[in-house]
Amino acid sequence: MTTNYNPQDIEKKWQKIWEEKDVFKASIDNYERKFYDLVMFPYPSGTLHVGHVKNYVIGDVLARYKRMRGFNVMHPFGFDAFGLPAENAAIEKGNIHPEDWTMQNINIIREQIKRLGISYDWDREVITCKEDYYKWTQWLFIQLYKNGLAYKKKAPVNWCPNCMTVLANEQVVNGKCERCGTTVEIRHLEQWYLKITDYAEKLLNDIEKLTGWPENVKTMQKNWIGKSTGAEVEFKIDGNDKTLKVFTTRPDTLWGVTFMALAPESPLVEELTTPENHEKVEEFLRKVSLQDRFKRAAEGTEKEGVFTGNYAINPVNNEKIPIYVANYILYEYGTGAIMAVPAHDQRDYEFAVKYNLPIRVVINSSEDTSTEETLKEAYTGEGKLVNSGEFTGLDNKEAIEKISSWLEINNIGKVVTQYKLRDWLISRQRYWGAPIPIIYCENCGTVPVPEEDLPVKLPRDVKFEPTGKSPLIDHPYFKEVNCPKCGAKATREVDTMDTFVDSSWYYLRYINAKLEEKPFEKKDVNRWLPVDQYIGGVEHAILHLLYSRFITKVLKDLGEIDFDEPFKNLFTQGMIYRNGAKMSKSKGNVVSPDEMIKKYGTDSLRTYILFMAPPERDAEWNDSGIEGAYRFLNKVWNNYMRIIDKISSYELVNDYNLEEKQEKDLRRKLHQTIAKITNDIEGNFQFNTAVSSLMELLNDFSDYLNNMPETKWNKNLLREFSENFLLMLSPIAPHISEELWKILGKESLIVESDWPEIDKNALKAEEITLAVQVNGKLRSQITIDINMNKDEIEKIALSDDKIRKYTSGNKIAKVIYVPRKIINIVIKN
Ligand code: ANZ
Ligand code: ZN
Repeated sequence: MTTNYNPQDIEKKWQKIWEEKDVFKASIDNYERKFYDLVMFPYPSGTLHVGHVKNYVIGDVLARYKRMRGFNVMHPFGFDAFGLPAENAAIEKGNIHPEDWTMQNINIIREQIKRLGISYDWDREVITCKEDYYKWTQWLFIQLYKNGLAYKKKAPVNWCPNCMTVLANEQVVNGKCERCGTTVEIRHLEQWYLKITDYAEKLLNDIEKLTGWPENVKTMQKNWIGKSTGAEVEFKIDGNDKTLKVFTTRPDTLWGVTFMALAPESPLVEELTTPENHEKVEEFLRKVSLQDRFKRAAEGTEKEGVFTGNYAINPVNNEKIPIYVANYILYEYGTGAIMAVPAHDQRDYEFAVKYNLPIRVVINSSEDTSTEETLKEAYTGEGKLVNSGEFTGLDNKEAIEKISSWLEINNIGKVVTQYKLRDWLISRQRYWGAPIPIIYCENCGTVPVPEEDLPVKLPRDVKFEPTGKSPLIDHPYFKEVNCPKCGAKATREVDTMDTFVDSSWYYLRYINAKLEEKPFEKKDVNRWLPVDQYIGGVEHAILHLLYSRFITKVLKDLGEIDFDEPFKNLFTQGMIYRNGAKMSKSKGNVVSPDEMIKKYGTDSLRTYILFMAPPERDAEWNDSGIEGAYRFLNKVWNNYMRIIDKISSYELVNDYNLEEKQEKDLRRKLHQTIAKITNDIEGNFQFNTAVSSLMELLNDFSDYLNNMPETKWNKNLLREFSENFLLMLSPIAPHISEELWKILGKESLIVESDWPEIDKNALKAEEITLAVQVNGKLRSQITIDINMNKDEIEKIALSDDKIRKYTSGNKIAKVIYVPRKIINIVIKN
């Protein structure tokens, strides 16, 4: 009996059966052949569009494939559920609690994902805003605190007076709050930090171990950590005993310093500004505070500054040099002050030109003998020192070392290493996050909440005012507590943690998601981690991936785990665009997976997403593309319907002696495709070519059925073909494969079957003997593969020993090939 392909029925049916039979459950004790397949968990901000889905489909193909290869696969899912959007929704709508908003979204997304047939082990679901999770996020904070890796300090931060919260640098755009557009202020506030800088060197060095990571991500991490070695040099201030320290990577240019520059935020600005210059400096500081702190220092930005009225003394030649405040100096880097060398640093050059400051050349390349007058831009290359006292004439590389030691000997400076990496600011003045588990007591100072008192629960009965002020500040009882040490009245920290803290350890929690007395079981995480394959967006290349590496290293050093890198292999998938733009609700160009599933079924959606482009690349959504995938699956279905009566009760025998060339060819193609798809999936993520190979193979199969009279169909071949084809299709389009597998009469589930094996004998090509002539005379014979093209055959013929005797020293005029018969080499002597 033949039926039509009806994906909606099939898909619901199999999803139910898989769930009932618990086929995607990872058994924790079976770790000998384990595979931890992790996709980045989403922030549940609304419903999913097909762009989000790509990540999960890629992870799922891998999970299903690895199961078929005999791995015990851990494939978990969860939600990064704390964060601002939930709180903003509560403020805007006025009648929904962030928790309810979040849980509603989670329920919607979970159902969407289930309809996609993603093979998650739902028993391991992790939701970071639930008490049983954030209790352990707080525990993690306490471990960091106890080990000196969490501290509070006053620092200049971006403050949005409207949202009443600190913003990360990334959330400030052109000096304005990314969300509300209010001009951001710099405030000096007490904030909690995690000491990631203690791990800068380890985080940098261990990048080398990450052989399974894309190069671009590793480079981004290296640049973010930004190690540079140089010297810290001390300049005296003219007329008093104050000093000014600068960090320079170019001590070889010390004789070229013509001014000094301070970061606007530096406390030295106030100290060094003379009364006459006070007003001008203040005005400049106000102006700079409106500039984006990162753009300020960027290449294209205009360099601006103002004179403080004070001078420094250059320790190498006692020259008096003016001290400026300049917008391009970052307070957080080095010492927040520089020695400026306009002849050899482009930013200093632009500044000097603008303010008419002297430019002094101290390095010349062999060809370029520029002087101050001819210099059109800073010379940043190598060369010999000029005008540099006793060091004149040295190669500048060598001079860097010599001058550095000279500085140390003379107590003027020392060699230092600097990192661009800053400590991780984790305080957020917001409600919807894990409370920082700290109590302030007048007698005892800062007291961490005892572990047995965790979690510090987020109270639910809060009001959201449009002021954006954290409701925890005015909550009736959250703040007031007794000191856990002395019992006196004390107050709780009202800040919550950055959500990146939540996501820095969730991959550990999946292993023992339900454990109550600990965050995870050491022996289990040691067995299951590092993650074998992590899949996610490249936008997380730095923060999330760096924070996770940091937390893993800390936990290793604290003896909580035995490994020091969390993710062995990383794959970053490209995005899906529509109408030339990233999919987003605001652009109105999203495609809903639900709609596609309704129309074509999830198998078509999955097949199309995998087929549209190599998965690491961005790709443009195209409605006709999913129709094409749907046609392909229909064709699969219809071909099976054609043969099913012939083979459903036929048992495969291990005898593949095929007579017919067509049959040999088809069987060869089948096994070539197994080899190809295995290679495409295994570590290569080439799902697009895997799908196209299946399409090609299906065409060959149809051709066979069409060309061969039905009475002569080879049942054994049909049976072998139809089983193996489904096995290969099943990670991509699992529901149709499972259904046809059943129709073939199989009692097992295809999801629990083995990946097909390659029969090497089938791969062997058919060989024939070919006569080789030279100028029309038979001179040799060669054996060739029947499928070789003319070029390949010509190569073999020309390298044949007997033929070479005739051709050596002669010019080959042309080669004539009569397929399967003769190859004739025409030579001229
Ligand atoms: C003098 C000099 C001469 C410099 C020269 C460069 C070239 P990296 O390699 O990124 O570490 N610098 C130091 N602290 C700074 C700050 N807080 N804000 C902005 N710039 C700062 O860069 C180190 C160089 O950047 C330092 O070396 C300093 O300028 C500048 F021909 O000192 B250099
Ligand atoms: Zn106390």
